[in-house]
Amino acid sequence: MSKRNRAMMIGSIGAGKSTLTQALLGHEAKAVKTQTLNYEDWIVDTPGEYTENPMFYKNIMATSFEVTHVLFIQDAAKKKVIFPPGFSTGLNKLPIGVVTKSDDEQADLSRAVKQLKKVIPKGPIIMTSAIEGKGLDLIRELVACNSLQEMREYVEKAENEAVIFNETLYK
Ligand SMILES: Nc1nc2c(ncn2[C@@H]2O[C@H](COP(=O)(O)OP(=O)(O)O)[C@@H](O)[C@H]2O)c(=O)[nH]1
Ligand SMILES: [Mg+2]
Repeated sequence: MSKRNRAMMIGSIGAGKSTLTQALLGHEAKAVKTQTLNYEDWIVDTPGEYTENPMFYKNIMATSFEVTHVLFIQDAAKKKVIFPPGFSTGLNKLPIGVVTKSDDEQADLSRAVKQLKKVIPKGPIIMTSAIEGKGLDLIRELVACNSLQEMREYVEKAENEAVIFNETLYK
């Protein structure tokens, strides 16, 4: 991991941000409700309320200045999307879409990827499961990248079906 690169997790309450944070850091999952910003190593975990309530967008904006990447977390088992369309373009940081809980029996991966494509018009989208340890290396590798172009090249070389690079072309 490039030492200066850091990632912020955003997404709804219960989307799996904290579980994913602990899995990425190789920690035992601890069931703690994140009430405030949680700085751990290269990850900033945020409370789901920050993303669910637009009143807190200013907190997301302010915290984004401290990181290189923003991870947009979408639960594969949830129909609901809480991110506004194009949200990633409003934060001037490298975006990574992360679908969580791919192991869940209710998971609908194609729906979740489609949902994140609307949130991230340009950027990678990874399908993960913190429980199975799936997709964690992909997240680490993409957070080590320093530009959209570098992330795109990584995804192309990876030839891994758990990651795509979205580029929505507007007509
Ligand atoms: N099946 C499954 N459940 C998960 C996974 N990751 C998290 N969860 C569950 O989802 C719930 C919310 O997780 P949490 O990390 O607290 O979400 P947060 O509010 O976004 O931080 C917990 O019950 C977790 O056990 C996963 O990869 N697979
Ligand atoms: Mg949490």
